[in-house]
Amino acid sequence: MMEIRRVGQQIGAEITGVDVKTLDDAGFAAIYRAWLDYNVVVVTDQKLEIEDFLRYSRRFGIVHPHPSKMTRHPDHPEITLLGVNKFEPDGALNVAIYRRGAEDWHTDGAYDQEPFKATQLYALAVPSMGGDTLFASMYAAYAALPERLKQQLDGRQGVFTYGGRRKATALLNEEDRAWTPVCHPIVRTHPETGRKALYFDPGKILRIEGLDVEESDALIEELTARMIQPEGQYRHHWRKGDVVIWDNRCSYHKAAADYPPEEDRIHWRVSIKERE
Ligand SMILES: O=C(O)CCC(=O)C(=O)O
Ligand SMILES: [Fe+2]
Repeated sequence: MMEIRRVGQQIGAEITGVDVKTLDDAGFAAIYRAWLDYNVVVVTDQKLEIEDFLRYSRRFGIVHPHPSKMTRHPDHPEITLLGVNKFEPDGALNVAIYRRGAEDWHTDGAYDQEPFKATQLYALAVPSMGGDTLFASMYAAYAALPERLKQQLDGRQGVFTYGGRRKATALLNEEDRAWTPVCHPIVRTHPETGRKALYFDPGKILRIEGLDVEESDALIEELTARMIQPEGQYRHHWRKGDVVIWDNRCSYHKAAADYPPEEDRIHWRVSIKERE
């Protein structure tokens, strides 16, 4: 029997008692509804092959290969491998792989004209301690903005690129590093819920259009400090077999990257778009 339980005050729901391999349309509709309501959905205890994971993921949208070619599964480009090849041949820790997603709170794919609607992970190996993923609501961030800022941001576009101002492109192949920046409104209305969200990503944004450099930098700094509302957070502690999907249109996330590096923490990941 499917059970849906809230795990955070504003975001996060855990679903037990389902096998996503055999889920019927009504069961999937309940999961999709919970996902729109709670933005991060954990389905526990799954035993999946790659094809099962892809088939289930395609029910949420179009599964799209991630631009980091070097971390794609060699036989399935739509699957990104997280936590694989963590050590260099000389034994040194590859920090870009170990700390992937840990530098900033972020939303996946803001560097694309058509950003990822969702990201979904399947946990294959979990460390004995640490390695959580932290989530936070963009709706809560928007709601908590002072009126002055809501007005200042109304209609403003941000310019985003892969790697942002730090040029953090270590996971891209050399030939893919010259990225063309794209624009998105900083206040985004979610296409399915109609709710307003603070769509912002300090590690990908270059500037805010229509402001001079100092103003833009100051606003970026202020928004960075306002992204996270304590009651809008959920911290996920992974168990093997967890399938977690988050909505990049209304939530931020960040990897804790605090687990013993010699231990395995391995996920399959898919990036899902609304359209190509
Ligand atoms: O490994 C994690 O906890 C999340 C990493 C991340 O940011 C991502 O997969 O998009
Ligand atoms: Fe991410």
